[in-house]
Amino acid sequence: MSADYEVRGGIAIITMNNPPVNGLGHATRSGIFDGLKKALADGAVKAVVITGAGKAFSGGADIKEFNTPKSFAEPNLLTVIEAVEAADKPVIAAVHSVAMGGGLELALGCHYRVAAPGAQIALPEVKLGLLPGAGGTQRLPRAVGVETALNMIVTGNPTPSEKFAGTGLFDRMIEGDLMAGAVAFAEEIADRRPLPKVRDIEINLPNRETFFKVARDTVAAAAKNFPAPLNCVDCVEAAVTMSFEEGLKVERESFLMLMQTTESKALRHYFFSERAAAKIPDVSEDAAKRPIRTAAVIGAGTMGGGIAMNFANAGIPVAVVEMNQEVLDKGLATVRRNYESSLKKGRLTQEKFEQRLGLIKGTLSYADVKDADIVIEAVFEDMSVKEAVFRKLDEVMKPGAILASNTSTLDVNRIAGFTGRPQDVIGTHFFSPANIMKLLEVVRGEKTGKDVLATTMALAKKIKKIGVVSGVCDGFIGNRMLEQYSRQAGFLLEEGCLPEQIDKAMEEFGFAMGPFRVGDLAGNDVGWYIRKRRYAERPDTIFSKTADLLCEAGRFGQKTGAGWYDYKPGERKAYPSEWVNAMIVNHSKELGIGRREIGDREIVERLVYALVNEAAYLLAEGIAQRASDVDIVYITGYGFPLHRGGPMFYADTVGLSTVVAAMEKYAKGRYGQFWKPAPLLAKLAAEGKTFN
Ligand code: T1G
Repeated sequence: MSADYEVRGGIAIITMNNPPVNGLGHATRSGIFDGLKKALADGAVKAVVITGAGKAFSGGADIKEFNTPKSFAEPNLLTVIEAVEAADKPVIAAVHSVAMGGGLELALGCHYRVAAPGAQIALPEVKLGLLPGAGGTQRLPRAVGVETALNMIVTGNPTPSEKFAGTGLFDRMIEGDLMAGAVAFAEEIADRRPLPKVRDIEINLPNRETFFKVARDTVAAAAKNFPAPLNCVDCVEAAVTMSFEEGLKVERESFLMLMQTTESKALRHYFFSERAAAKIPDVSEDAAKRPIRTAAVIGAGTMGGGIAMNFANAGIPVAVVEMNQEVLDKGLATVRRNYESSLKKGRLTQEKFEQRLGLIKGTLSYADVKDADIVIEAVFEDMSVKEAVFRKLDEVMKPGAILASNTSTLDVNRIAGFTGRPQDVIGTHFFSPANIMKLLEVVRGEKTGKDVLATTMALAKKIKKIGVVSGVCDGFIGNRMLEQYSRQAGFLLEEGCLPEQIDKAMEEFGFAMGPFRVGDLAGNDVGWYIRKRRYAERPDTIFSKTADLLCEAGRFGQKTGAGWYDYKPGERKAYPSEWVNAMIVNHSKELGIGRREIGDREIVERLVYALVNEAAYLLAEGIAQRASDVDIVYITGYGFPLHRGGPMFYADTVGLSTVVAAMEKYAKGRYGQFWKPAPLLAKLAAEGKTFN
C-alpha cells in the first residue's frame, strides 16, 4: 500500500509513501482510506495524524493517472476526504515541504492542520487546465478568505505555509521535529468536541456581485484560449452563494468538463514534456558532473550580454571578453540598462541589482578568463570567426573547462575539431533575448563527453532554462524546422497572400507573432545571411526570393525602420507596406504565377504541417530524442501556442492521417516534393498511431 500505518502512544500515524511527491494515486488513496478505518476501529487510538514521507506532504492527484480508469477508481479522492471529515476522532494533517492540489484538499478535509514553515502551499490545478476537483474551491475560501483563495486558485501559485499561521488553514506552525509536534498537538486536542470542519465555516463577502464582476473581467483578460480560470471564478462564487454541497456539485461538474478539454491535455502534456526533456537515455541523472563556479562569455553583443546575465542571475561570477573596449562598454551598458529596467518595474530589489551587476566583469584579455569552468562564445555566426575563437580558447583555457558555442545553426562537430579537446566542446544555443527566453538547445557533438553533457543540462536548470538535447545538423531542432516554416510562408506570398494576412492567420491560431512580424523584430538580415549560406551548400533547396528582395532593399525590419512592414519613428506598430506588397505582386508576375485567394486554413496547415513533417525527419535521424522535446522547443523558443501543446501534440490531436491527407493535397502544388510525408509520419499515420 502507498501509505504506512503506525500507532504511537494512542495516536495513529498514516504516512503517505508514493515517491517522488506522494501523488494521490489509487494505491495511496486506498492506503489512507484503509489506515483511517483501522484507526477509527481501534479503541486505543484517540486521534489520527496524516503526513507524507520524503520531500512532500503531497504534490496532489497523480497526474499520470489522469484519463485512465484508476484516476476515479474508489476510493477516489472525494471519498477519502469525506471519510476523513466524517471521522468521529480528530484527524490532523502534518504538512511539510509541499502540499499542493489534492494534497492541500486532503489537508483541508482534516479537522486540524499543523505545518512546518517554508512549505509550498498551492492549488496549481489551473496550470494544468483544470481546477481543484476535491473540494478546494469550496473549503479554501472558508479557511483563508475569498480574495486570498480566489487569487491562489486562479493563479495556481504557491504561498509559503507561514503566511497562513493563525488563519483557518493552519492551527499551529511547528518548528523543528514536525512529527513530534504533530503528535503532541494531537494529544492536546484529542478529547475536544465538536470536531471542527472547514465546510462549516461561514463565508461573508460584502459587495460580492462587484467583487466577482471585477474578478471575471480581470481573469477573462488574462485567460485567452484557456477555459479553466473563469471556471475557477464560477466555483469560488458558488462557495459564496450556495450551500457547501451545491457548491461541491458545481465544482465537480466543472472539473470533469475541464479534464476532457484539449487545453488541459495540452497543459498536462507540457508539464510532463518539460520534465522528460531533462532525461538522456545513455546518460544517467547521477552521471559525474564538473563544478561550475565561474563562467566566461566571448562577445559582448546582444546575445553575449544576455547570456552573461543568466549566470549573474544564478549567482555565478561571469567575465565578458571583447576585443574592442567601445563594444565591451556598449555591451555592459546594455546589461546595466536591462537590470535598471527590472529595478524600476519592481522585479528586482536594489540589493539584487547591485549583487548581479557586481558578478559581471568585462575584459579585453582571454588570459583573464583562463580559469573559468565554462566559456560560451557568442560571436558572429560565421564558421571562420568561430574557428579563430575556439583555437584561442583551446590555447588559453584550463584543462577541464567546458567550451560551449552559442551557434544557432553551425556544425558543432567542426567547431570541436578546431580544438584538441572535442570531448569538452558542446553547443548551448540560447534564444534572444537570452536573459528572458526559457529554451536552451544543448547541442551534443559526436565527441562531447557524457559528463560535459550532464553538466550542461544541470547548468540549464540552475540558470532556469529548459534544456533540450539536440544532435548536430544545420539548424538543430528549432531552426531546421523554422526553415521549412519560412519556406512555406514565402511560397504563400508568391501564390497570393500578403504578409499581414499570413501573420493574422498564425496569430489567430495562437502564435505570439506571425512569421513576418517576427522577422521584422529579430532582423530580416539574420535569415538572409543563413539563406545565402544554404543556397551555396544546398542549391537544390528552393526558397522564395521575396525575402531576399526585401533585404536587398535594406528593409531589415524595426532596426532599419522598415521591413515586411512600415514603422513610424519611435513606434513598434507594424503598418502594411505598399512598397512591399507591390514588390510581392510584381514578383509573382515575374514568376508567371497567377495569384489566387488563399484561406487561413491553408496558411495554418502549410506552416504548421511543415514544422511537423520536418520534425518527423529529425526524430528519425535522432537529432531530437523524442516528439515531446520538439513540442517543448517550439512552445518555449518559437511562440507556438501552449494551449495547442506544441506542433507534434497538435498533429496528434488533429490526427496524423488527417495531416497526411492535407499534405497530399499540397503536394500537387508548386515545389510539392517537400510535402511527401516523412517516413515516420507516414508509418504512424498508416498504423493509426501518434507521435507522443
Ligand atoms: N502527479 C504525478 N507525478 C508528479 C506530480 C503529480 N501531481 N507532481 C510531480 N510529479 C513528478 C514529476 O513528473 C517528476 O517525475 C517528479 O515528480 C519530480 O517532479 C483533485 C486533480 C510537486 C512542486 O499540479 O508542481 O491535484 O520526471 O521535477 O521540482 O484537485 O512537481 O522524476 O519522473 O517537478 O521538486 C495538482 C505538480 C495535481 C503539482 C515538486 N498538483 N507538481 O517539484 O520536482 S491535479 C500539481 C509540481 C490535482 C485535485 C487535482 C512539482 C512539485 P520524474 P519535479 P520538484
